[in-house]
Amino acid sequence: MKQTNTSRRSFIKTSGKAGVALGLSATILPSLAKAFAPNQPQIIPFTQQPLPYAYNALDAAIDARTMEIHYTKHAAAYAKNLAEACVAEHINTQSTSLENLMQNISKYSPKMRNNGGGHFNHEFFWRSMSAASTGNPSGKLANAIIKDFGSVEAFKTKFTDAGKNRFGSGWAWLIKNNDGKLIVGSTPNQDNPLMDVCELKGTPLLGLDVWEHAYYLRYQNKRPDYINAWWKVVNWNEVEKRFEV
Ligand code: MN3
Repeated sequence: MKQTNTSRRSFIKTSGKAGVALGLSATILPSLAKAFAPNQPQIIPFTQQPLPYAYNALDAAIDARTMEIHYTKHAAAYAKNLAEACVAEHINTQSTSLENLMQNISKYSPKMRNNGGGHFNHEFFWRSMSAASTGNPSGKLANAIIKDFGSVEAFKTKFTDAGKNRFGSGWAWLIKNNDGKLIVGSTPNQDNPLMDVCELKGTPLLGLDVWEHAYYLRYQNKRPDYINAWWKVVNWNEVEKRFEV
């Protein structure tokens, strides 16, 4: 009897952890029905969502420990601090979209900019990756990349350079501007191309976190090695949905 209880407890503990890591929370999934609708890019809510995969799922590029610390500490802190800033600065998170907040970020505090950006960027980043990457873009996105960069390889080189050359902490991006043209660039800190304060402006299609916390355990100072490996886990299906909206 005692042994049964112990086994049950350890089963609950183990499956609970797996549930969080795999994003299987039954209470959260229904409210995300729209976000996970097929053929639509996922909408980023104001609160941290379960990771769409296990911590070790992206081991081809990112180790499980880095994923766990990144998700449960760094990204969780941005979400928590964003919630505080929203209360302090009277943002109604039910009637405002995170995207709209980004577009008007100059009206708010540095805390809102840093943590609103941090939260948006990380939720966007998790969904930009998959263990089942197709390796390369396809369809209309691939055609647009070839049109605007010459080739998929030329695009990857340009994006890799944007990440490598971002001094200090920040992000590399592929965006679509107002004219529908694809552009590669980078932003400092937790800024993103939706922000009215950002020099690089447009709809983000793909974002890469190049803060040291994203890669240091496995790659130490070798940011280019991290970026080169990261191409193996890009979720091109999601990027294509973002492009086709
Ligand atoms: Mn990060």
